[in-house]
Amino acid sequence: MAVVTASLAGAQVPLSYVPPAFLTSGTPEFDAWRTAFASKAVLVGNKAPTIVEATLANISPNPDVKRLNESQPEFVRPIWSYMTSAVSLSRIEVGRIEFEKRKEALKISTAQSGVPLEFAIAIWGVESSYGANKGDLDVVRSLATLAYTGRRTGLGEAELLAVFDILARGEATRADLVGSWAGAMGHTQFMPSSFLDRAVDGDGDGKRDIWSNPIDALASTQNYLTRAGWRSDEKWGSEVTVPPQFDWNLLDGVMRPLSFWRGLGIELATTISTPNEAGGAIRVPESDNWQVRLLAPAGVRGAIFLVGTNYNAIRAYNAADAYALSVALLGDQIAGRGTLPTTWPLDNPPLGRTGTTEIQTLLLGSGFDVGIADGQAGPRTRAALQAYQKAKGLAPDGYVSVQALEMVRAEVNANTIGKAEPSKLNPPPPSAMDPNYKGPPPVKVTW
Ligand SMILES: [Ca+2]
Repeated sequence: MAVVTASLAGAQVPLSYVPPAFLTSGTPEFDAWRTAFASKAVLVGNKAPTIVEATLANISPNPDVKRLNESQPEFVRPIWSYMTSAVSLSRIEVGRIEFEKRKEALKISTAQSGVPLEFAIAIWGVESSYGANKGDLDVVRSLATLAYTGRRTGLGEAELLAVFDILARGEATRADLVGSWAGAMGHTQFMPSSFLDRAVDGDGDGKRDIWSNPIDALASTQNYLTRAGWRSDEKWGSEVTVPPQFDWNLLDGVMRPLSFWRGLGIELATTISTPNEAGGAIRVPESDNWQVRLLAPAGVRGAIFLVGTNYNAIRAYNAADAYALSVALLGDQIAGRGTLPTTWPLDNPPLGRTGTTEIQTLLLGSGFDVGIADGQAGPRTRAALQAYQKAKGLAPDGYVSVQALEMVRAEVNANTIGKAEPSKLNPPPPSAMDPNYKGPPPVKVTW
């Protein structure tokens, strides 16, 4: 290495830097990225050259990480299928045991963070099966693989810069940095930048050890949720029952006070209570002013929820509703309250990649802006479907499903073939999205 430095307000800032000739990885594209990134890390990121060089030496792209980063699976797992394994009976059982085992050590963290321990335990359970599955890949190698090519290059580089800081601070050794293919580490799967920003020392030994110390990992997770906006005086939400003839236009993501929803006949399906010292339940009356929004993760025939600020905090950990609801419901189960949703439209699963591309293309052709027809049912596609449903007088749940595709396809075909009596040419199937749907009731899921 060759570094020329100048003293700037006491800090040694390199003016120029030539990275060493790393041993080739065997992948020229990777080698070129590594040399350029090392320069950028030192000159722009102001990282220590010795750490940058030692960390990036002797690594090569991980073909498994590259494959996973590029994979676009055809099949999209329905939320009910995800949830029955994420919130399995054994996971609830182990969660309760872990809760009892850890609650004393986390008393202070729980009081200070305002985050009930059961939700940190639930994240631990969903992220790593309570530490049984933390991932054993070299995180530097995973992140470098993401950084040099593919759709996560920015994330890979940003997280590597965080890795250099973790090493510079001596909070972990290079060998400690093992985790998932996406770079998440330890019991509750923190990304390096999240570790720097949000990990805390839960047991007071002076170290933030999310890798081998569950107390540190759980306290860090509580702190993460606090930083993501968790409110200690609120629940996450609840499954609800909705009266017939409900105005589904209120599936608009807007937070409204609980009194508003109750005024429309919505009732909380679960008893919201909190365990007392003796393990019994104290019913906590919900405030009329509790700000919550309506959520229908599998459309209007599936389970319906009211969710608040704390639900959004869980989504900061992972933005998928299947994930956030699993954590929320598992947390409730660990604390011995609530029920698990059983109403799901098993006959109307979400579309896979091919079906999603088709509905996106059809919506685009009908003037609804889905962005790019990429086969991914993201927020923009859901919003476009909602706008379409609204325009057709259907319940606008934005659920990108098999029946939604059938509906859009039938309508577009009818318009293409001719305006005369389109329903006779290609009658749309009876759709559960129709507010007046009188078809078979949804099948109950067994937990
Ligand atoms: Ca510690």
